[in-house]
Amino acid sequence: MARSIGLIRLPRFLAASTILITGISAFAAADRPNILFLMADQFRGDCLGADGNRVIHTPNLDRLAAEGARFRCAYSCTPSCTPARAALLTGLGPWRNGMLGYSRVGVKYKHEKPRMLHDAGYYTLGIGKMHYHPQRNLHGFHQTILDESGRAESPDYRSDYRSWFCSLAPSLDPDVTGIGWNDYRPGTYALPENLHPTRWTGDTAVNFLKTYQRQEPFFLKVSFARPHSPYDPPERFMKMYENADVPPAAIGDWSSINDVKADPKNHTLWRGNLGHEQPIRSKRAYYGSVSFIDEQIGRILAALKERGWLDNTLILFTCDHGDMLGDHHLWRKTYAYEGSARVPMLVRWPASLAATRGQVLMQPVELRDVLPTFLDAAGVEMDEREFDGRSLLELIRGRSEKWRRWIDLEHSRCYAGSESWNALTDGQTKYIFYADSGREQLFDLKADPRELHDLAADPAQQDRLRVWRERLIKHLAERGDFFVKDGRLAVRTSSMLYSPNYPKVEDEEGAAVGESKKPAPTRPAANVGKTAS
Ligand SMILES: [Ca+2]
Repeated sequence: MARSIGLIRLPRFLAASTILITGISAFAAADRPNILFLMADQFRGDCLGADGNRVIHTPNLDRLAAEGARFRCAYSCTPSCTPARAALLTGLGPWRNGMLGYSRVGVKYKHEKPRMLHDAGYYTLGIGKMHYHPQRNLHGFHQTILDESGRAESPDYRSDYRSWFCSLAPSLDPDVTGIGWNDYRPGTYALPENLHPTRWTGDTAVNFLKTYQRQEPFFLKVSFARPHSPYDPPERFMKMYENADVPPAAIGDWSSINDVKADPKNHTLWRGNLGHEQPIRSKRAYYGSVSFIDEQIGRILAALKERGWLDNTLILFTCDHGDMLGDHHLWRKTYAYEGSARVPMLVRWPASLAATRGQVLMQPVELRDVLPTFLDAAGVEMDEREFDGRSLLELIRGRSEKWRRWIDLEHSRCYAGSESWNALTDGQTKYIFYADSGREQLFDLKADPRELHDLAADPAQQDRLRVWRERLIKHLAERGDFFVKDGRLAVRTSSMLYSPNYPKVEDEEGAAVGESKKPAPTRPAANVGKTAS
């Protein structure tokens, strides 16, 4: 509960003399936990030992699960990078944060996670991939130290990782491994391991924890840009899975719709049959990237423990979305299926919260729940009407009776122009509506977690299908005729990328961040997001 300053240990906020006067109870009431937000990019929900994966090696994340809670039915509602990050930023679902698919995170929202914690007295730092727009937009962070993979939105932008790389190895090419940012091919990292962005992200977080001397509690976001492709772990992690018996791609009785002839030279394809072996080769390297991240998380947790803060820190691990890795002949993300939409969600809480450690919770939770969780931990009052998410600490405390029964999922057109969908799931059943065609799918996730059997046409499942369809109609009704017409789900011949709630750039803010003053489009004819990352 105390912060170390040199050799003298002082409690946060209070001078030692204050303690003598007011006693320990006042100190405990005044103290607030640090918040450590660990995230990765494109990390599948089934890639944790704690999730029952017997092949993958994730001892540090498994320990977080054992010492905290694991949410088995955690989803990324709009499973591509930027809409997922908008949900994390705002605590809102897609209709209210305005992003129904892959586009740009709004320049400023009424409520933003780093800004709210900043205003509550936290020192706020973001390390790694933020994927904000513009890239240096802070959204209330005191500071961000960026690794944006290869993205540079303006000619003069260079990430902090790349500047660091250049100062350390001026003549080397950070991209020499030669695998693209949406590539299905694996490859061993071609440079010394200490130059890898995963290692840099871990090192930067450890440096922060080792040197932090401020009096305020901190909100530290550590955002790894992997296991998103390139699947390029260092050699020792490639060796770890060299002959590993990783699960082959899930191919269901309905997957033939994606069994189109694939050109292996198209390294960024989003669907197509690349054969039985390629998904296994890609997955082994992906698992290596996951274990490399897990190792860095172990170093971060060790540094936290070293400072004596492990039990005065709320730790949450999740990611923005998953990775299909060839499941159902699909690659990358933006899909309703488990490989794309289910994410890991682990929470380890401070000692001051008395709750059972090692819980596995089955309620449907989503990225919009992360901000309310942090506000709850920080003791910040929130108006529940202003957020779609709820604090996960409610479930951890055992108060589940008012929790949502299912969660909405959706994504507007991205890669092909034919993949616009809405879905609902409670983690046991999943209902998907493809807006371009009206096609429906129904999966029994409890009996069929790999979604091998589409039950939508099964005569015995029609009542169940109807119940879920009605729930989706009810969910979408507030959006108007474009989504629900005459009480039925509307087939949509165009795709809506931004809802009317997408924040318009205000003059003052636009000037401050260099954004154009044009209002955001609401119904673009074509999606801009074909490079969803
Ligand atoms: Ca992403």
